Amino acid sequence: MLKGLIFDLDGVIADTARFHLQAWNQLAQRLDIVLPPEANDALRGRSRMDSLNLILSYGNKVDAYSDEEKAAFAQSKNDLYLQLIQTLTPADILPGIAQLLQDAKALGLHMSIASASKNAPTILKHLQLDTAFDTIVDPAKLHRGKPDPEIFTLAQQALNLQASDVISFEDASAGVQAIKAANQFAVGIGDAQVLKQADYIVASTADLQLSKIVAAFKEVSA
Ligand code: B16
Ligand code: MG
Repeated sequence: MLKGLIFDLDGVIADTARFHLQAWNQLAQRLDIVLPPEANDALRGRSRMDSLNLILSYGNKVDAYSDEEKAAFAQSKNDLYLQLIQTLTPADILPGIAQLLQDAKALGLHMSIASASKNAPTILKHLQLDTAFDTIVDPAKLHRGKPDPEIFTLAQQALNLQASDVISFEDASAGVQAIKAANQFAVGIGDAQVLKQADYIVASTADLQLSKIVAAFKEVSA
C-alpha cells in the first residue's frame, strides 16, 4: 500500500543539474578535457568524487593526479557551484512539483529526499522547502553512490516503510537503476530511452500528476 514518496533533488525538485554541469564544464576546460554529449546524463546523480573521476576518464587522466589534487579540483568545482546556487529562489522549483507535494500531503503520504548532494539542505532552504520533507538522507553516511540502491533504501527505512510502500522519483539513469535495485516503484523524469528501466516515465516534471502515478503504482502492485 502506498505510504510514502522519495525524491531525488537535482533535476527533480529544482533544475540545479544545469549548475552542476556548468561548474564541471569549467573544471574540464581547465584540465583540457572535452566532455562528450553523454556526460550530460552520466554526471547526473553521481557523487562529487565519482563525477570527477568520470570527467578525468573522459580525458584519459584518471591516474594523472594525486588524491590531494583531485580533492582540490572537487573543492573548486563546489566553490563555483555554491556561487551559482545562491541565485535560487522558490521560483526555481520545477513545474508541477509544488502541486505534487501539496497533493501528497493531502493524501497523508510521508516524504523523504534521497539526493547525492551534500548541498541539498542549502538548496531546500533557498527554495523554502526545508520543512516540506520528513527526512533527508545524509549523503556523507553513504558507503556507495547511485546506481547502488543504498540511498533509496535508507530513505525508505528513515520513513519506517517497506520497499513496496513507496514511489521514488529520479531524473538520472543511475538514479533509476538505484531505485529498481532497491525494489521500489520508479518514476523517471526525462528521456524515455535513457530512463527505460523506470516503471512510469514522463518527459518533464510538468507532466507529473499524483493521481495518474498512483494508478500506475496500483496496477503494478495488484
Ligand atoms: P554535491 P541528486 C546529485 O544530486 C547531482 O545530480 C550530481 O550531479 C552531483 O554530483 C551530486 O548530487 C553530488 O552533489 O557535489 O553538491 O555534493 O541528483 O542525487 O539530487
Ligand atoms: Mg538528479
